[in-house]
Amino acid sequence: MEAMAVERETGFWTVTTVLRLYEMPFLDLVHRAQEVHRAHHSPNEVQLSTLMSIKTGACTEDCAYCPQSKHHDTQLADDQRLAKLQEVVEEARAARDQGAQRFCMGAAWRSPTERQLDDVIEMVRAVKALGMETCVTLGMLKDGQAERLKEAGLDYYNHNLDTSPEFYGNIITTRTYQDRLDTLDAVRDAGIKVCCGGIVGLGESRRERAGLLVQLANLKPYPESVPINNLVRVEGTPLADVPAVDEFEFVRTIAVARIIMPAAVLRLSAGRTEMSDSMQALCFMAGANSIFYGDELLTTANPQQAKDKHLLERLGMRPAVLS
Ligand code: SAM
Ligand code: DTB
Ligand code: SF4
Repeated sequence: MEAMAVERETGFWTVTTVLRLYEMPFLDLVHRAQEVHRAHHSPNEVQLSTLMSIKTGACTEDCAYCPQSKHHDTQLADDQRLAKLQEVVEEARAARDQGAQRFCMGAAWRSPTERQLDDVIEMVRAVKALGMETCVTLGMLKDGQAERLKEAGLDYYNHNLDTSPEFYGNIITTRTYQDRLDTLDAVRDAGIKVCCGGIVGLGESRRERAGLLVQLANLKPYPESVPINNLVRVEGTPLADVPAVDEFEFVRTIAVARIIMPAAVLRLSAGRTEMSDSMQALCFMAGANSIFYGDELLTTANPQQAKDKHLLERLGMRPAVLS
């Protein structure tokens, strides 16, 4: 049997095969990704998630891309408190009224304490009560914490692998790749859906991009939700001047992710303010079917909501129906 067919059947992907996908002629690759997409998803639907930073900045981790790390000099406002429940409910309600289906709350923590988790759990319950799907991203989880979140009704936990194991040490030194895999296992074991992806444009090679996708696709099972971020180059971070990745290379990354994780919901995540409408349309063509929806990501800008509504309208795309 052809190597690629074996990988599809066994669900075990290698960097060599994934590189072969990357090397296909662009139109063949996007066409194949669109075929896979149509076999698994409603082709004109897009999932909408709104992000809120519930605790911003002063993070002890040294992730080289991140404006919230205290290791970098990025001029974030000096407000490190956890958001109040009422503020969260107001933002979630506004997001819901604008058409968001999921509300994702992010905290710049290495790992939450039990007390911090108590507060987040209240937020999860309150957002769920609004009839929205919930997602949180709080860093690494310790024993029992994923179970507590599950009990509160959390739908998704976001924790990214960010890049390939080989390139990882260039980007983060304060937690290991294995730490991330352990948190993902804890989330999976607790019965919470996994949201896990990475970043393109950290200065990695194509082989390393393939390495990230292989790691994601070989998780058993692969994540339900896969955010692909294009690096937002923030002044003061060590990656502020890294050259942008070629647009077609980014689209190829989406297409390959779609082919090797056919049922995942693939989010065209950070970095959309730098993308033209036509590039975003190419990403949808290549199998992206989710976006962050709202004027801000965590600390950086996202396209204005009205602009996104207009883009989706022009493309004849509509919000996905919650299952
Ligand atoms: N502190 C938690 C953690 O790292 O798990 C949660 C929040 S953290 C900001 C979530 C993810 O946002 C990171 O894993 C990374 O993939 C993404 N991210 C952060 N800064 C970014 C940037 N400048 N450009 C693109 N993606 C970024
Ligand atoms: C993800 O993969 N991307 C989001 C979310 N998960 C938490 C965060 C993007 C952050 C971009 C930089 C910022 O706004 O601080
Ligand atoms: Fe902290 Fe998360 Fe940013 Fe890393 S990505 S510095 S852990 S907020």
